[in-house]
Amino acid sequence: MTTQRRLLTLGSGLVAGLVATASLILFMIVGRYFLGVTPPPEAIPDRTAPLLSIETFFGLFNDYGGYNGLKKFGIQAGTTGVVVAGLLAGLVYPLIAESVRARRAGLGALGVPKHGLRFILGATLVLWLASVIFLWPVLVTSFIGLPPFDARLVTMGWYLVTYVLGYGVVLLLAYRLITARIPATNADPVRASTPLAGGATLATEHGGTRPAIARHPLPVAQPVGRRAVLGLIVTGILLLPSWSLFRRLYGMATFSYDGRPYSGPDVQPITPNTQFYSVTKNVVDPRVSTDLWRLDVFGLVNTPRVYSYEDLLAVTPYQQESTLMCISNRIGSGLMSNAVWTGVQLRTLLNEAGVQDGALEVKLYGADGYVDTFAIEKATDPTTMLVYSMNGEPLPQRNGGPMRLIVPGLFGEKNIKWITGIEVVDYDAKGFYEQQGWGPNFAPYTRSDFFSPRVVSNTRFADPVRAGQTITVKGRAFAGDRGIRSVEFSPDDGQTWQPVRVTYPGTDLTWLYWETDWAVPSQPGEYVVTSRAVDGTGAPQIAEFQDTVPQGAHGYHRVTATVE
Ligand SMILES: Nc1nc2c(c(=O)[nH]1)N[C@H]1C(S)=C(S)[C@@H](COP(=O)(O)O)O[C@H]1N2
Ligand SMILES: [Mo]
Repeated sequence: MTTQRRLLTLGSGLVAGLVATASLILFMIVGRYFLGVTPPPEAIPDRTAPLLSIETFFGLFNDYGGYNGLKKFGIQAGTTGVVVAGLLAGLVYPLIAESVRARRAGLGALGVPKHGLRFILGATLVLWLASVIFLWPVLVTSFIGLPPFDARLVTMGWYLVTYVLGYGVVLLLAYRLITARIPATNADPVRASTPLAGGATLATEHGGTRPAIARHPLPVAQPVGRRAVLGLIVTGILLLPSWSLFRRLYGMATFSYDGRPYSGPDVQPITPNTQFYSVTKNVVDPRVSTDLWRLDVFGLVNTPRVYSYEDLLAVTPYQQESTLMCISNRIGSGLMSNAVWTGVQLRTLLNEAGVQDGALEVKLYGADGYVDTFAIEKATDPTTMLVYSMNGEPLPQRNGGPMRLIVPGLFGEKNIKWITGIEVVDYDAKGFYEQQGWGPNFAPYTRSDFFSPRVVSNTRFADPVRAGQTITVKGRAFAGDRGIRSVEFSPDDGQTWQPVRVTYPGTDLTWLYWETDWAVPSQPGEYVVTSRAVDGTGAPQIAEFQDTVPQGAHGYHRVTATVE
């Protein structure tokens, strides 16, 4: 081939690669939007995040502008990788399809060179296998709410369709269509129109036989400029629906509410549903269909069961108020909320299935591929429940609707949203964040903090207080599922303590609200006030500061007041 011909052929490969990559993106987005299948650019970060150490994870937060920035970066990097790989394969394809060996092998199905066909099918299948192996743990993702086993099948199937049809076949056809086959050199002893099978032999002029070395049995691909332009137009057309679906997915993104706290001087004992704190690993949370949704109970049980949404509504409802708190909630921060939950005790389902001897933990699956685990004893505790209603309303989507798990006494991490599977296992498995190094203890430390007057940066009252006045300070206290026995207030950073009035006692599973009168000193200056609680077991709150990593914060909430 002349250099010019070679460049033109590579150009055709590039255009074909563009068309095929656009088609690949369309397949991925259609799968994500309509079938709830996680596309590789979303699945790869999900698979990788638990492998990071907490330090790396937080380091990335800093580099990319918090969790939301990191999530965006993950998707962008994944998509860039897909586009680059798609274009590269397009560039490589002509080298294979137009090689001398390929020309000897001749044309196969669809008028596509046999070597090219084999290369693309082989490459897409290898890539599919690699995806399945590497992404295995997150293939259980089904954003529409299919249970883990079905979800994995659907994901594997759609990946196969996407790679082979969405990309491979489109690449072959696009290349085939933007190049015309022109007959090989006339001087060639073999007619351009009679491709030979690889093993055939030819008679030579000298009478003997030799292996077929026909130089151009396959007509040479000749790019057609007009068709290449058409290819680019097709790329644009394929990207149009992708773009509009992408915009819709972007509109559903979690950026606006992920990491949103419930705090400030107006917090209520029962958090209104629209203000409930929220944390999610997802860029776009699952939109689980109650019709398609199923809950699989499997593993070490006598009778595995599958429940529909209606099945669970039919069980006598269990109602319970409890407080939920994220492990990364600092002392004084608002990644915590309280609600009245309605649903089904988990032990009802576990009893129906019959837990076998040797069961150690339950492994819980979310529709977003999130997995977490805790001890079987905790799973059969009467307070652990599956929940479909929050404060009398259907469980909101962002809080895990239509069905989530609530396990009082353990940090938010263990309270799986959009739950689709419960597996009873006889080994210790680690959850999404646990693998990073969080825990191993997931029971919150006892804490108490101030919320009124308004506190800024967790460390000082926003407004100065008037010397000599008596003001009301308000706070809350929380001890997981151990309850709060008492709270005290200190006007002088822990030197003296005074009792408080309980304004909302709650239950052992909830926070408690309190207030007290603070006689503000008559001397202007900076004063530190603080509080301490004793939990239901009689254990006092730990005074010394500990940060949220790796198993939750403890320490007194010390707030500075400027007295004028
Ligand atoms: N399926 C799933 N469940 C999940 C999470 C998630 O990302 N996916 N996040 C967890 C974390 S870190 C917390 S703190 C709580 C938050 O629940 P909320 O958004 O209803 O407040 O959900 C937990 N359950
Ligand atoms: Mo969390």
